[in-house]
Amino acid sequence: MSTYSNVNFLTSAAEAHQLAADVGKEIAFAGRSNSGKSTAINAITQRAGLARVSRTPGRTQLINFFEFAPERRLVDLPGYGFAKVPERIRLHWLQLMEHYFNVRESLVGLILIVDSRRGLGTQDAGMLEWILARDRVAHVLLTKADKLNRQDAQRVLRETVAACSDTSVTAQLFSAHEKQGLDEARQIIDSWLDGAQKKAPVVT
Ligand SMILES: Nc1nc2c(ncn2[C@@H]2O[C@H](COP(=O)(O)OP(=O)(O)OP(=O)(O)O)[C@@H](O)[C@H]2O)c(=O)[nH]1
Ligand SMILES: [Mg+2]
Repeated sequence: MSTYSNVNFLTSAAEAHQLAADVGKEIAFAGRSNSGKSTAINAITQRAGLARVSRTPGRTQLINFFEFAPERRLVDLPGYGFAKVPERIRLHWLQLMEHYFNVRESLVGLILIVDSRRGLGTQDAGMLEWILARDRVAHVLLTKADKLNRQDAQRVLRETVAACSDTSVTAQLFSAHEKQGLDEARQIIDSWLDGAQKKAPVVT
């Protein structure tokens, strides 16, 4: 039986006071709109349709909590970087995210979802700084690797690893469509939940 056989939607939060109870351990998935966050959660848990996948960027403006064992959660965070989002929504996103990262004691680590065709952007790097400054670990999934040829995929991976070389952040190629990198991602998540990892050093 896999770790995620019993995964279920727990709750959604549009506002700070709606967050799931802050108990146990959880791992958050963050990234640009349309980078493949929801698809990655579905692939890792092997549950098609668990997290809603959309062709329209910026659709998920909620924090969605999925519970896969008692007090163990995966969290789908709303995406960022979508140009057409009105300022009001962008500000709300910022406030909600700041609140989440500041208060969340059960948050052990961040899976940062980056479209491999785009590579690590300024806002992605900002997310990593945010999480490392809060003494948490992070791992980058370079998604949609099926859209790149082998050489380009390896180049993006090298560039990402180089960009993170001053930190404890790790990275891998990932494709939900080709089932590439699923076990690698699951192992990272398992190790974080086991508490075996060393906490990332604080960067300023
Ligand atoms: N080719 C390919 N397409 C993918 C892959 N993962 C996701 N996609 C596509 O990328 C689009 C966005 O995927 P989502 O999982 O909804 O992305 P998201 O980051 O959750 O998007 P928001 O919730 O809107 O921020 C969808 O059309 C997916 O089918 C992949 O591994 N390969
Ligand atoms: Mg989504």
